[in-house]
Amino acid sequence: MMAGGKLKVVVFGAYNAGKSTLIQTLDPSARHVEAHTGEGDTTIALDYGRVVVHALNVYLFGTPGQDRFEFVRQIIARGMDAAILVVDCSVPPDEFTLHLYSAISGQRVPLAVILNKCDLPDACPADLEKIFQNAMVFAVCARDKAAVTAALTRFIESFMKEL
Ligand SMILES: Nc1nc2c(ncn2[C@@H]2O[C@H](COP(=O)(O)OP(=O)(O)OP(=O)(O)O)[C@@H](O)[C@H]2O)c(=O)[nH]1
Ligand SMILES: [Mg+2]
Repeated sequence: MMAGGKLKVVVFGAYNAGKSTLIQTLDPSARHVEAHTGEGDTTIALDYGRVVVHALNVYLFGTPGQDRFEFVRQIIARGMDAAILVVDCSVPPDEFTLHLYSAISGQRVPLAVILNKCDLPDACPADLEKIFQNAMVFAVCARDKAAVTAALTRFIESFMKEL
């Protein structure tokens, strides 16, 4: 845990999964930062927000979804207390999402999987829940403030006592 009741939570997920939406819903004043990489027009999108859960300041760091920005994810993930993996459950899980899941599962941090876009007709969260058995799984719509706040709170409560 960061000093003074601070928690660093890093949000992972493939391109378009809903990472920025999730962070923006949790903290409407969250920052969305676009960084130029020097690779032509490529930009890396990062999100940063803060919420208070049970008197803990929870700092949310969104990571870039593109596969090749592994080094950026590693830098952002340094010192994280917990991880959230956002998964679009209206499409079948892609290789990259499964790779992120196994990579984060291998680290000793609490992991929550947010099955997102449950409002879409093609969403099938029940099928995906079986794949992410090593994590706490929440099925939500990232725009639903009550649902995402409840999921984050339950997730933090699950490991708070060990902090
Ligand atoms: N229907 C629906 N659309 C959603 C939901 N969450 C996000 N979206 C939409 O999905 C698209 C991608 O959402 P973002 O939050 O930008 O996804 P991201 O993971 O930050 O994407 P990158 O940063 O580009 O990797 C946007 O058009 C959102 O409006 C949801 O729960 N339901
Ligand atoms: Mg984004």
